[in-house]
Amino acid sequence: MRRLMELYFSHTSGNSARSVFTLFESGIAWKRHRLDPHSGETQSAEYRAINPMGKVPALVHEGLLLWESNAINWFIAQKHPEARLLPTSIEGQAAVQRWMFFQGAHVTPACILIFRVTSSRMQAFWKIKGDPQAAEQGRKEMARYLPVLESALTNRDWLEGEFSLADVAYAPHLWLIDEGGFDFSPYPAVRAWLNRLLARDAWQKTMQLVFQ
Ligand SMILES: N[C@@H](CCC(=O)N[C@@H](CS)C(=O)NCC(=O)O)C(=O)O
Repeated sequence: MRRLMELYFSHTSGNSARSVFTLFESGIAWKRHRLDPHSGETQSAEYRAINPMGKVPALVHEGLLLWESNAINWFIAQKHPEARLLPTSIEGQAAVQRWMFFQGAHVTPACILIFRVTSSRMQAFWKIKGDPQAAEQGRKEMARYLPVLESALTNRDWLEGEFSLADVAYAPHLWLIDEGGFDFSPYPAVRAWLNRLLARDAWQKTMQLVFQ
């Protein structure tokens, strides 16, 4: 019998939600370990043996200990090609990776600056209080990144044509700034894409598990 993938995640965690979304999209059975970062569980020696950063998410599968949500997602997609979460060509896969790096290195850091100020759910759970000046800087950065996404999404439903990990990568943090009232109206293709992403059954299940 094949062993189930096991995901360690926390409530109200956008990065956890990225991997939970992928697991639900894949349709596979998986084992859930919900950790409470406030109880010290994520800093325990046992958990740090899985993720030395003591952060969530992390995945354990048949001897593999993996952290970083996008690396976890890549592994799930490669292990389960039948879920069609990646293009089959090397060129297509490289293009998807480009969007995943763009999200991790640019879009998410800007979103974090914004939602720390605008998201009451993040402030309450993570006990944070954002800096309005930093949020303004985040909005300035988004004004540089969103036209790139807008242009890629004009006349297509998904970043690489078919739905893929490229799209999954953006759902949690764009949803969090959206919930906080971020104005997407100058970017109609991004707005429509985000609506499509958030309407997916797998995202609805992710919301229930991670944010409700
Ligand atoms: N780049 C990492 C970020 C992981 C991360 O920062 N997770 C947050 C929750 S969303 C966390 O564990 N924060 C608690 C901490 O920093 O100790 C990923 O994509 O997995």
